[in-house]
Amino acid sequence: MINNKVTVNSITSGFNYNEDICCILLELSEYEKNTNRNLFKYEAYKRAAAVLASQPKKITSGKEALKLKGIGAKIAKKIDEISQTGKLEKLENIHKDDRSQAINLLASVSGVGPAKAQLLVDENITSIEQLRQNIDKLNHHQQIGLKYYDDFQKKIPRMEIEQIEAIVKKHILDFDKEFVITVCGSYRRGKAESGDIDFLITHPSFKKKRKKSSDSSNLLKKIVHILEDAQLITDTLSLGDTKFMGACRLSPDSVARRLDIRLLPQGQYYCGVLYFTGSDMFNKAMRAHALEHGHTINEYCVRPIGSLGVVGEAVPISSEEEIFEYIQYPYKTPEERNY
Ligand code: 8DG
Ligand code: CA
Ligand code: CA
Repeated sequence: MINNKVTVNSITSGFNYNEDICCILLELSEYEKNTNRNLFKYEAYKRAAAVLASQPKKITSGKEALKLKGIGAKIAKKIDEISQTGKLEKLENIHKDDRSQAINLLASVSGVGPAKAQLLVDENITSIEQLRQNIDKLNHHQQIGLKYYDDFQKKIPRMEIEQIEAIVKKHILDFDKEFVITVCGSYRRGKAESGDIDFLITHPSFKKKRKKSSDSSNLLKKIVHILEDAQLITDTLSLGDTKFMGACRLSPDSVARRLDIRLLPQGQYYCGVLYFTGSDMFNKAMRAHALEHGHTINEYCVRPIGSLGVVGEAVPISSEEEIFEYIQYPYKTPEERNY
């Protein structure tokens, strides 16, 4: 979950030589998002952390960091302070700031964004306990997020996702063997643990932008019903024609897990699989590369950009590899996309 969790993705080879600096920068990024609602700074800190995480050695000064793409003078200065003192005074002060800590805490409830968290804190609701006494102030998604607060904080072991994947595939393919089902996100990147489970599903009969009430607009609802009947899905946070967000559990006494399901038309499936495999940072790097090579990519399609800057028609895509080929980016396996 991109959410509020401070995680550090090291490079594929496994080791992040700059984990201490990355942790501090990622905490600053959360602070900018939640307390200041400055998405520009939030992105800048995240970008800097990702660049540092991908370095093959420890960065020991701001001067050295400044040479890296995505690190400017202000962040370099902070890196100097961290390298010399092992900490950052700005972050120490944030830790002492009760309002900021309370906003971070409330924004870690699924469905509670920074703006809602600030509203709640302004009403003197500053703990999960107090939030439980004020559930009337929460919408349906936020109430479920609170109900499963402790469960949703827990990481999901890879083996459990494998079991959930097998159950979903069995029931959905028994219903119709033409479905194609991929678990994306950090699981597909090979991580040992994940924050949530991201299913991407396609079916030949599912076309984009069908009129409401057509059969295909009920397809995702059908999938959700099947998984409810299988006693896997326990709660729905939101359900549309193409996106389900909810909770699932392996058995009545297992931990509840956050589950996302997206249903895509076949033509968009591989762009979707690429996008929802991530990582977020990898997507950014790949999109930037695509632009340099005359293409624009998003979660739906790849389009060429003409010499006058006019964006052309989406090109047909039938595998992830093809997307890499189009933009002349050396293919990377999902496990190599962890930055
Ligand atoms: P996690 O759940 O184990 O914490 O990690 P994740 O699987 O990488 O993150 P996620 O939040 O479940 O998002 C899945 C992928 O969606 C992510 O790897 C890349 C893509 N994605 C972006 N930008 C964003 C974004 O702003 N929000 C979300 N939710 N996903 C995004 O590239
Ligand atoms: Ca997700
Ligand atoms: Ca995920």
